[in-house]
Amino acid sequence: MTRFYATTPIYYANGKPHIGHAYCTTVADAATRYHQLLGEQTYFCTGTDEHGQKVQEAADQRGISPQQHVDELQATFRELWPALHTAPDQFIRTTEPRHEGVVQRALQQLWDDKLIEKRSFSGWYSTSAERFWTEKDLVDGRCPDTGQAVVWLEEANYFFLMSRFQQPLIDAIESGRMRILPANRANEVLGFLREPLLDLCISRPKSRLSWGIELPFDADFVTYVWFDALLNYVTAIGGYGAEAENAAVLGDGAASGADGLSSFETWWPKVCHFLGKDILTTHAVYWPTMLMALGLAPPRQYCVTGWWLMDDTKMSKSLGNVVDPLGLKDKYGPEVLRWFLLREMAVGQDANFSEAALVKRNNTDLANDLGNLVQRTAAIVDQHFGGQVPTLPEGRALSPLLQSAQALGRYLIGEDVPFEATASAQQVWPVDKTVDELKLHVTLADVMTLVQRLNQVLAQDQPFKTVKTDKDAAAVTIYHCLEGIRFAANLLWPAIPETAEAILTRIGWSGGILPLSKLTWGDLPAGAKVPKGGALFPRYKLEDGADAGKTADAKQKHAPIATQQDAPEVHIDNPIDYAQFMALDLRVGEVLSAEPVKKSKKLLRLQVSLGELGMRQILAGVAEHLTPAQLIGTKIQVLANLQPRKLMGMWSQGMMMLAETADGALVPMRPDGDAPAGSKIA
Ligand code: ME8
Repeated sequence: MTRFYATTPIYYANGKPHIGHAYCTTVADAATRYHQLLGEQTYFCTGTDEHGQKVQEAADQRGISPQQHVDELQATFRELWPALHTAPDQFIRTTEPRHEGVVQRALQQLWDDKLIEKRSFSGWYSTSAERFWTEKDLVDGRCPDTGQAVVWLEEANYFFLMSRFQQPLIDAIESGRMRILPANRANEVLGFLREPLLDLCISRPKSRLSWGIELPFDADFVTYVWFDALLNYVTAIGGYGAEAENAAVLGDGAASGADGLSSFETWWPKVCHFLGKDILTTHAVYWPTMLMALGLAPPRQYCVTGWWLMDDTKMSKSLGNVVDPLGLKDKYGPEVLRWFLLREMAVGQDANFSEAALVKRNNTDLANDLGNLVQRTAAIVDQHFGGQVPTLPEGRALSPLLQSAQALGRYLIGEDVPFEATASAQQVWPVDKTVDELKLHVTLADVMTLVQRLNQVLAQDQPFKTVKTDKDAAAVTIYHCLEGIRFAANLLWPAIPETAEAILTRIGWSGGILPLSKLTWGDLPAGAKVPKGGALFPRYKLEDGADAGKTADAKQKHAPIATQQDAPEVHIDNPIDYAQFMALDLRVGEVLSAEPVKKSKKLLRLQVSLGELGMRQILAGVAEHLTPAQLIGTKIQVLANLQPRKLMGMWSQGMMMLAETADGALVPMRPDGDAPAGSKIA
């Protein structure tokens, strides 16, 4: 049995949760659920980081004890997760005795093994980053991480001899034993390791900071908060003697062992740490070296996520520009928020947060593409098939588009069926591959390609019309659209769990969410009742005056779009500047020849004259929409400087510009007037 142990960072209990926290936990939750779809056993942990200077200061500012402060704040995190439909198996707090025991035992072992030493030390200390910096690390005399002031401190402290593990760490990363995704983050760590690795100060004198776990071998010191916090990943699954205590504290929620192994031995080799890129060094340098020193294996896998930005600046508590996930959840519901977080941001990259973008994602993906598909299909079942899944008539073929939708659905779940990508989705991958690489945004985009293809089927096969003249033809279309919806809902469940289940109910499927190995096209039973239901997703518009991205006014009632006459709001998705536009070399092209590509239903091979730029071969995915005769001798619009690429073994050296009509047909953009081949379009 393959397993997946997912961890989020344990969040500082020094302020309320913000959208960055919600993102990290949502990605980990969705990845965990995808691993469940792949048939794996999973265990998923989150929690709060409750010691250290930041927490002590936050408590001081409120005039209460640190313990009272963290008791209150941890509850806001703990309550947020189910509200966002995330389902961690465990919530760990670093002030719990079971964790303090682990930290002290680990410290004692390193001390006994002479891997911790006492030294006198001086350096620039940043309270905001809770660490020392050397002179050359500082940026304009300030902390390079937080930009805050630093002070010169001189004190005796305890050091973990991290430098000894530099080469083993490099080996672990280079050999792939520590798999850091996306891969550029592994290079970043290796780059960092090209400089000599220093030893790590792992204590704080109580005279400066008392809120921490006391060193077992010196009562005048507490443990550095990161040394303490990172060990939570071991405590949570019963490492370092925590198993019995975990069972006592967590009961059924404790990680369980397997095959005669302890829970730690069961889960540790399967760990995947989810974390933001700002805490990469602590996780990918301090943590594995600590583990190696303790005689444990370094973490198997990391998923390093990017930042949500506000106006291109990182959103963070210290900058005071954070977005409250609860406000957004109250306004749009948790599923829309999850969808936005997972679909808008490519895992590992930064993305700009705006409420306008969230509304657009809802309206485009959920209300239009997914919602309409379900609604239209269910409506035909209701009106023409007595509210029951139609029986598949014998001997009726699927339309080519329907066949391709079916092939896509089966291909996504890993069946070895030939599948051809289209112009709109140039590459689609089976779900197990994108999940393994933790490219969940790609997984979702690929499943949405299936949803869009099914909408095209409805537009092209027109079952709402054919049902009046050829009911069997409509039955074929509708049955397979229902199957496609079932596949899509099952595959979207990790992102929008409640919605996916609601969709399944809506199309008459009572078998629940299935692992991919049990998902079979054609299992939807004919005759199953398809209940009547309203729209799955309301469409929203941003209220007048609502400031995209700020949810302080989130208590306003949302306003589903009522009429087409509403003033259109101008939202520009991914705006580009003029220079970027000018970088596109758009030209008038004259099609000199066009022919179908063998073994491809979609592609036409065009020879196009671009005047002064010469001849180009262009492979266009339009064979289902245009005949060669409709193109030969006509002028079209071509993107001439697109990177050439090979399709079906042939080069395509440009792109033909097409418009998609309301019913899903593709029509070429043509110059109006007598523009010769090669004319520049701008
Ligand atoms: O770092 N966008 O806790 P933390 C995306 N306690 N992610 C963001 C973000 C943003 N704008 N701002 C913060 C800590 N994050 C430690 C972790 S683990 C042993 C200890 C993410 O409350 C950030 O990248 O500061 C990180 O992954 C997480 O929030 C930590 O938040």
